[in-house]
Amino acid sequence: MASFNIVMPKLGESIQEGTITKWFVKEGDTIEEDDMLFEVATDKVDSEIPSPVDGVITKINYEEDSLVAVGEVLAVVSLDGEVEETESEETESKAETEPTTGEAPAKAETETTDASVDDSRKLSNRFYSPLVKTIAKEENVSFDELESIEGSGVGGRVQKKDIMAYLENRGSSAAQPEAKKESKPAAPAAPAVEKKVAPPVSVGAGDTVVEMDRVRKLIADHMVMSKQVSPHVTSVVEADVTELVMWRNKNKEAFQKKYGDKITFMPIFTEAVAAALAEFPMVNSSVDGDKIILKKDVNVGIAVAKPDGNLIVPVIKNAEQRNLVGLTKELNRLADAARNNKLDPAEIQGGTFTITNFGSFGNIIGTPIINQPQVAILATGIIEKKPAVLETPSGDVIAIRHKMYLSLSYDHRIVDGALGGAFLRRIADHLEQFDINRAI
Ligand code: CO6
Repeated sequence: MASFNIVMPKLGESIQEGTITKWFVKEGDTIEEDDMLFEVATDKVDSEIPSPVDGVITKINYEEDSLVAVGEVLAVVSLDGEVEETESEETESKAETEPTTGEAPAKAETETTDASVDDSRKLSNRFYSPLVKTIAKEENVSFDELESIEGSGVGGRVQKKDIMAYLENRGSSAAQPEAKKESKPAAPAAPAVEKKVAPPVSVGAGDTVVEMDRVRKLIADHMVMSKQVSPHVTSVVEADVTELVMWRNKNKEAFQKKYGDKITFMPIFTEAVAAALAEFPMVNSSVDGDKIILKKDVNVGIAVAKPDGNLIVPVIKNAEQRNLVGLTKELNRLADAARNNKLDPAEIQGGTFTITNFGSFGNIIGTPIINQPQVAILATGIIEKKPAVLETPSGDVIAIRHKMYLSLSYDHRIVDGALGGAFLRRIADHLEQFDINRAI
């Protein structure tokens, strides 16, 4: 039987796994190229995956709701319509030995054979990323030790930080290579990080219990992880944005007429942020262990509230290279796609900084949580008219001005108050210096 393995596709640069949320086919179904096979959900985005081949589905290896690593065989398709009588082992060996057509499938990836993954799977249900396996190998972490590490990733997956924390705590007793044992003083093993257990919640007779959906759980996990990973501090500035409000009021209709897109304040905020990030590269960075990675691209994520109450952060790539028209069009396109569940996985990846507009709910100020692995996030409050003291050549006057608060949460591991404060002030300066006569 000529067979073809349908594998979990890699839906984005940093995506290592996905959840099968729906199968559109079952074993025994005849399928044609481009027929939808299954729906997969990765970090907040759902995609439908079509078949790259014609054939008959002979085996489905994972049920709905399974979290599966990229490259795993999800289903087997018989290309000549023959159905194997025997079970998986034979099917697998045939799939490996029989050439598929040699043609790279366009929609799903071919199976990758990774001996160590296969070996570990014989003993374990857990998936270890290549990075974790490399660290384990280098540090002589046995398979049993690896299995004992508590994972903080989705579905309890062991992440780099988990194995690094384990290595830090494992002390001198573990089976380290001799040279490493000598070079490290035999420090007493640090106590394992205490896992916080939430207090039990009592449910009364009239209370309603609502199950969190998958996205809600992901957001919850991400928020907890972010607070654990980086010590957040928040600084606040007030900006007088009268000129830019007047500019927008004056040009709103003409802008829409000329470019077919509505301009709000968000593209202007984004423009100011992108310019400031280009001037302060340390804020446009990530922390990797003891290293700071200064990102080349300025990719600004925008928190978008979805109609279902969830939140998603599409990314305006290379924001510093776009003009106001380009930023407006990209923001509107991404916000629209986000609200309609039409974002591609790549469109929520690669962010180097995030803006969250609390002003959308009429809030004046907020202390946002950093979107890891970034190191800072800006919250923009509502623009309001306020009485303000202005210094004029003929003395101080009280005038009605448009003002807003900008608050920046930043990772105090690498951004100190002076840097965070200067960066935030620079954003405010860009907004305050907006040219009221700017041409559209
Ligand atoms: N001030 C004054 N007026 C505002 C402001 C502020 N800050 N923000 C929006 N608006 C106005 C805007 O100009 C529009 O006015 P008109 O053009 O005169 O009609 C109007 O409000 C509606 O704006 P809209 O929301 O449609 O578009 P906008 O481009 O401003 O925002 C968006 C796009 C995608 C950011 C927004 O639709 C949205 O989803 N906002 C919610 C973001 C959110 O949920 N943030 C909290 C996330 S939780 O971040 C979080 C880390 C944790 C804490």
